[in-house]
Amino acid sequence: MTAPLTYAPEVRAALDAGRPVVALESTIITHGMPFPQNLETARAVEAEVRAAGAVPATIAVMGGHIHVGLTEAELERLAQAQDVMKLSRADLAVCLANNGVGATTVAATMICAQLAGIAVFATGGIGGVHRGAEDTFDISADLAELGQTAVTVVAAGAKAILDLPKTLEVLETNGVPVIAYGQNDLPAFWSRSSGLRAPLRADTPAEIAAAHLMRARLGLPGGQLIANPIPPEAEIPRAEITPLIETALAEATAQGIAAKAVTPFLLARIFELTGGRSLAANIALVLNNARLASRIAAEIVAQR
Ligand code: PSU
Ligand code: MN
Repeated sequence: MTAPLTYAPEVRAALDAGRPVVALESTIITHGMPFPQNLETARAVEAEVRAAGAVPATIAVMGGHIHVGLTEAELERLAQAQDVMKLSRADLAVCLANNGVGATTVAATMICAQLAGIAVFATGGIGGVHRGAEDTFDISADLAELGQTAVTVVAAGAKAILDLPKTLEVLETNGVPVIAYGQNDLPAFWSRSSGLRAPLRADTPAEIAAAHLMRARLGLPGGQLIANPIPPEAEIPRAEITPLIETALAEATAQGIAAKAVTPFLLARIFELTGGRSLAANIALVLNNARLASRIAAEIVAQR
C-alpha cells in the first residue's frame, strides 16, 4: 500500500519528464490570509512559478487523497471553506483516513512534497519557537520537520511574532542549514533584517541546489531553510512593525489563544493593526519566494 497521492496532470507530466516543480502550501490560503486576497495570491504565486519556467504544485488534502496540484475549482473551494483542518505531521494521516478536508502547513507540505518527489517548496514564513515557549512549550512542528524531511524550503525568514534567537537555536539542534539569500542577516518576514546574523549565506540558486544535492549524497535526511529577504519596496521596517506585534501578542495572551490558533490569530490582528499593509507585504514576499524557488528547482534539475 502506497501513499494516496493524486497528481494534477501538469505536475505528473513535469515530474515524469524531470522538469522543475515547486511545491506550495495551502495553510497560507485557509489560515494565513483573508478571502479574496488568499485566492488571488494563490493564483498569482502559481503564475509566478510558471513564468519562471517551473510547474506549481499546491498541496492539500481532500477526499482521502493528498492532492499534488489543485484545479481552479479546488483552489476556490479551499479559499472560501470555513472548516478546513490545519494539518501538520501529527494530523495528516487522521485527516486522510477520515476523508476530511485539510490545508497543509510547512511541515505537512514537506512530507507530501517528499512523497511526490518534489525537492523545492516555496512559502511565506515558517513556524518557529513562540515567545514565552519556556512556559508554553509552543514550538512549531515545522522546525522538527526541516530536520528530517529532505525538501529545500524557501521562506522570508521567520516572523518577528516569534522568538527568533530561540528559533535559530532549535533549527541548529535539528541540523537544519539556515541560509540567508544575498545578505548576512536573517530576514524577519515583513522586514529585511532581524538584526541577527544568519548561520549561512548563499548568493545564487546554483549554490543552494548544489548543497541540496550534496545532502542527498551524504545521506542526510533533513531539508534546508532558505531565508529570502522581502523586496525592499514592500518591506515594513522593524521599528514600525515591532509595537504592533507587541500589541497583538498581548491580546493573544489576554484572550488565552493557544496551540494551532496562535499563528492565525496573530496574522489576522497584525493585518488589522497595519491597516492591511502586512498583507500587501506578505503577498509580495511570497511571490518573491516563488521566483527564487523556481530558479533553485531548475538548478537542481540541471545539476542532477
Ligand atoms: N507564517 C505565515 N503565514 C502562514 C503560516 C506561518 O506568515 O500561513 C502557517 C504555515 O503554514 C506554517 C504554520 O507552517 O502557519 C505554522 O503554524 P504553527 O505555528 O501552528 O506551527
Ligand atoms: Mn504552535
